Amino acid sequence: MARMMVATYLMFIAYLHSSLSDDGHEMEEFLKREYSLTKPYQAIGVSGSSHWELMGDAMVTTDQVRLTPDMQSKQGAVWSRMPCHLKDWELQVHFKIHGQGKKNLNGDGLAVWYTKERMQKGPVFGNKDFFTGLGVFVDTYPNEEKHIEAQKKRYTPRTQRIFPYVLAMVGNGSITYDHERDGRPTEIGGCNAMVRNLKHDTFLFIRYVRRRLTVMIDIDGQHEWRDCLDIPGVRLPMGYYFGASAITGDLSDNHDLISLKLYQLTVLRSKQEEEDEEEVTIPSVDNMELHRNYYEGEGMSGIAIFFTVLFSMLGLFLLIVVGLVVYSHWNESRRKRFY
Ligand SMILES: *[C@@H]1O[C@H](CO)[C@@H](O)[C@H](O)[C@H]1NC(C)=O
Ligand SMILES: [Ca+2]
Repeated sequence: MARMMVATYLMFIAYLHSSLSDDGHEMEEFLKREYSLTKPYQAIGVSGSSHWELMGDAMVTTDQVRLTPDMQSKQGAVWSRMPCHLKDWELQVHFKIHGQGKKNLNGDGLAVWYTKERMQKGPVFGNKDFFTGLGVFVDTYPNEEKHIEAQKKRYTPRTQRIFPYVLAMVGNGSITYDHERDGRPTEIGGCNAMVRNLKHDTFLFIRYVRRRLTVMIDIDGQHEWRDCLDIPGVRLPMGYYFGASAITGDLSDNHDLISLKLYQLTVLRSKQEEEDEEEVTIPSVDNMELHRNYYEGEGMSGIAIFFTVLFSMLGLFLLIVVGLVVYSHWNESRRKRFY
């Protein structure tokens, strides 16, 4: 038992330093300081003297980059000045969302970006709509469920989302983020994350390896990563910008960024794999339909369920009959052998 615990502990430590990709290839991580934002935040925003640039209502203090204060109608962002040309990477986001608002009377959330565009104000958590690239959102206000009460009744437990909700979206420049529906039509995956007003540190972890997008969260103060989403076939071009943004409306929160740490992952690829990975120019997700979290067409209709059950039972009945026939034949021939 003790040995097992030690082994588990060692595995955990190993995981922190070099983690295994899903097919067991070992990866090494290197912190890339030029794409990271950590304390002390030296002269952010002063032109040319930093790798990062502030925008809107964002403010730097000694302890955090405050994207928005806990006040109505604010929006702010911080953007890397340099495009990132890494193929495989991992972004660890240390953030804090807190405010006076009671549960569900706060908003609207923050976003972490890897996009072609940078420094453009807009309605998507303070960033432009019709963006090109990846957005991971921590949405703290359930617009859809608040404003479309009637539709709520149509949710099955599987498709109802509990807020705050973390979700990922990939834009190609002509896809809109549906704010009133909390991005449901374009969601590729997500999870609930109770991140507000916590005493302990909260982290978001975004990994992009071999076109696989993995988001994990560490929000329980246990130093454990919890799976949020894991999607293969996500095609993101190189040379985009990392950024983070937040917005408040009638409801507000402090949206604080404590650090962004970007790790380069070195993944061994075979020659064949290298060749197979043609250059991506437009972001996209393979088999997008599979990832949609829709309630339209979600679940089976009564008739579909009826026929599914009917045919399953017919199938089972047939199997039993065939089984019995085979068994009796076998029994017969065995008896014949004995006499
Ligand atoms: C962007 O994605 C949408 C929806 O998948 C598609 O209809 C559109 O053609 C794409 N645009 C580009 C420029 O690829
Ligand atoms: Ca929302």
